[in-house]
Amino acid sequence: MSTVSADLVIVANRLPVDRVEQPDGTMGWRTSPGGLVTAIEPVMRANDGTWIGWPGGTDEDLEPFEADGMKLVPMSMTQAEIEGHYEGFSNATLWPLYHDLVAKPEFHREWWDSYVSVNRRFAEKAAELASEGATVWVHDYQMQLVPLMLRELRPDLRIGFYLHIPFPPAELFQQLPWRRQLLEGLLGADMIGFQLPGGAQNFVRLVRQRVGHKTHRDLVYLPDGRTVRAAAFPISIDAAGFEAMARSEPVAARAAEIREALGNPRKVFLGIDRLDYTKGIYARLRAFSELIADGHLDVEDAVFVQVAVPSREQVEQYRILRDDIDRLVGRVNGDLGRIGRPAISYLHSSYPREEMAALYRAADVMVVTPYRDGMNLVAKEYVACRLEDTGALVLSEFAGAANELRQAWLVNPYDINGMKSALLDAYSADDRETRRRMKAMRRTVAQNDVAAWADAFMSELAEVPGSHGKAVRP
Ligand code: GDG
Repeated sequence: MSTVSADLVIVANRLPVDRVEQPDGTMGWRTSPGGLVTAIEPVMRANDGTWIGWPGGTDEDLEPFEADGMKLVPMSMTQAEIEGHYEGFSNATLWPLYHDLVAKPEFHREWWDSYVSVNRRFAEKAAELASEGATVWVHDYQMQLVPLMLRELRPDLRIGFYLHIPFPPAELFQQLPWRRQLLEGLLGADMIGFQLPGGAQNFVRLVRQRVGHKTHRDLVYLPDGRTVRAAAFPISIDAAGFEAMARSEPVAARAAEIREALGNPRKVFLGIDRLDYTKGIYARLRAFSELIADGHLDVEDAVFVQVAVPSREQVEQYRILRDDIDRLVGRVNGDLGRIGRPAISYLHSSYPREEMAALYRAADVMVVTPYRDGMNLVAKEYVACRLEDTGALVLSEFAGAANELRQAWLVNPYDINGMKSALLDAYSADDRETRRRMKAMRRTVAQNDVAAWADAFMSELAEVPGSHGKAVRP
């Protein structure tokens, strides 16, 4: 297969496929579920794109291959790079720093060195594969140095960058010993996309104060005459795809089976998150269990299903969180459960997409309470799956999704009593009220789907003034 000379190159830490063992024992690839892949796939196809990323594991060098019609270029990572770049600088320095210091970020110089060298390898690969004047779209916090490194190698390219997580206020970002390098790294792009306008504003302000460039509204003027735009592009989901899946017969049957298996309680509460300390899982389970202990809810009437998808298990903070939640669930069920009636049905596992849709269909109250979240696709997926306009969404004010899903029961996850009353309100709201709210949210999600997101990003990238390269249209 030829991967040379692509008019569109996607650079992300991970490839959009997972390695799976096939029935005959050989290894194969499966498109990984999730918003990013569905978002980018149509753009990839329309432009014969190539995707550069890590396939997971510490495998041998793999050759470029095609999966599901996508051209993929695997980048191998050594154990030292996984520890320094991925688990270290990306997930133990940048992740907590960009999420309001929910955990304490660790600063280690050898992690930074590893971050720089991995970013350089990815940039060199993109430089090698991109055709003259091509568009390169770089994704997320693990790759923030790639835009500048790439621009230095290939000034002819049009470069876009999208940050999936929040961009922090200057007061927090300033802690980073390598703050200037990161800002300059990003400024290698022609356009930088953020989830919310606040993130874009934080960035522009930092560039003005720290790097000293002239700025006006969402534009940064560089001394070499280039213009960089920093703007918000709130990401979304394949709303029609989720709705169709939720509507399908097997998913409907599975939703009924799930309720049955839970003992047909009056109301099912649901949480689905990567097991991450930013998601506020502990606090929400505590709020729910206090409602039972106080006698406001009864385990005969209500159950909380919490799916916690294993995540970053080599990072210490994640291990501590897992133990804390294991202990809390054990104690709550031991104290408050009855035979066949746990207060919390806790699942530490990941599931196929259809099972997720069945859970969304089965749940009366969806509880999404991150302390900070770039967007939160789970909230939008729940809304897309509520075919009859039923069901209540309890949503943290600190999730990007709260900007759009204004009709949710909005909560401050730091306020346990506030969360308790929101859970209770959502539980006891009448049909008219929940329908009114759900209907409005469903309209929002249907109109602003992921295809609209990708279209907006690509067409605005093509229009940034004073940038190089030829336009690629979605
Ligand atoms: C980052 C930002 C931003 C989860 N468990 C399973 C599964 N999922 C899918 C969900 C959803 C996705 O994973 C999770 O997306 P979120 O947005 O909720 O959260 P992060 O993983 O933290 O994502 C976030 C996002 O990037 C996109 O820009 O919204 O703020 O933190 O799609 O459905 N999918 C399957 N099985 C599971 O067990 N199949």
